[in-house]
Amino acid sequence: MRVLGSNWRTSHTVPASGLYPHQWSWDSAFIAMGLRHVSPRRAGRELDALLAAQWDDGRIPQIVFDPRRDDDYAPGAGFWRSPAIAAAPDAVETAGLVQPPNHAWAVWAVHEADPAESNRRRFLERAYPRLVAWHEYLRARRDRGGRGLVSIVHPWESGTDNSPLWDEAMAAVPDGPRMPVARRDLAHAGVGERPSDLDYGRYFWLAERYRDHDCDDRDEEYPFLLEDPMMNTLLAISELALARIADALGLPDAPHLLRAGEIAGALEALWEPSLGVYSAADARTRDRVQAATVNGLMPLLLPYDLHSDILLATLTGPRFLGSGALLVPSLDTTDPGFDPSQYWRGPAWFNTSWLLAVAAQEHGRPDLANLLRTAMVSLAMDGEFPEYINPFTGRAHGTQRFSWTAALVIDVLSDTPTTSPTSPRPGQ
Ligand code: 9WN
Repeated sequence: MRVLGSNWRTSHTVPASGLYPHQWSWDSAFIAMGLRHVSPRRAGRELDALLAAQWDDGRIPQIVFDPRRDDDYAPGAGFWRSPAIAAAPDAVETAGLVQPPNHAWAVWAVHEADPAESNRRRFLERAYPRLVAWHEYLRARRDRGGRGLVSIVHPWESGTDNSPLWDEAMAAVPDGPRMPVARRDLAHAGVGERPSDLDYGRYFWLAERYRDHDCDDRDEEYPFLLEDPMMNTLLAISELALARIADALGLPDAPHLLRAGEIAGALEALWEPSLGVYSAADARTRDRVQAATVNGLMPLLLPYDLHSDILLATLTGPRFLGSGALLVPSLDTTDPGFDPSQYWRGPAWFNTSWLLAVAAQEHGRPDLANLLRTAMVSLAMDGEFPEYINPFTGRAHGTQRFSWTAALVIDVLSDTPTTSPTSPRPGQ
């Protein structure tokens, strides 16, 4: 709670006070899932602040900027110039990209923590139309492959920025943005723990191109369109949460249950039998990337039989936890590109291990869920709530006092850790 207290800023929690001084989209949802155990009211405010930054087209932005900290993170508000874009809100400045849609799940979890307080604040009533518009944006504007899956337009949108899943597509992206690339991140984390300068040149180039098309998703020649199994899984889980929310509001839940099932069906196109995981695919060519990553294990979160036995075997087998890893590595440990300290190319992150603990519980493996939860707690305490760790030694990497690490530890230590929105509440 000490970490979340010091990272709280009036209406939201920053991921880390130095490296990430603004509000980040999927971070806030993870943070709310932990904060709800301590202060459901503040967890609600966290999500309200994020939803208030929604664009007219429905998107919930990757970052809501704190105007006082614009020199401390790049690219910032001055780069995105969002108020000049018609669909963007006037009252706040935001990035034009998005992040994985875990928000409806978080809204439902916050409601469940204190339904009376939530009802008093009309929390579900206010959040529901915004969440529906957010999912509709993803369905209508981001199904760039035309097969029922959401595409990301930038690696930052995946939340797993330099995962090998994006390497091949990124290799074709120019690395010469017009704006000089400021590596403000390197003041807070080691150069060997962050994406490379070459990656950053390409990140900025892609972001410039998207911004220069007013972030409007109708750019036919857009060079980066990838379908990510984690993004699509979280959307399906959030549709299931929307079904619970609709039900609580006396509205029909069937459209959301149907949509969740459709996404789960569409995920089959990302199944990679030779690797025993789902993988990302290029929305234009439909080619699947040949890499086994933590993203590809995520469909295990869904309450359907999506190759669950194989996914569980891959998760516990020699390429992931069976390698001696303490938490789930972000990349197959036998992959030639595996590096235990390089950001999303090997280290273990607390949010993905937490998601897989929820998944293990859902699939009748409480032993595995407990193993992951116990390891999360001790590794977070040992490393002063690190952003990510070396999966074999537990050594802390990236920044420390990282908000979602702290929030998810609070969640697993609580009497009622978050479950998938399909699980009935105790006593039901
Ligand atoms: C870009 C804030 C974010 C997380 C992402 C993580 C990292 C940003 C960066 O930090 O990304 O969004 O500058 O590297 O990859 O998952 O949301 O914590």
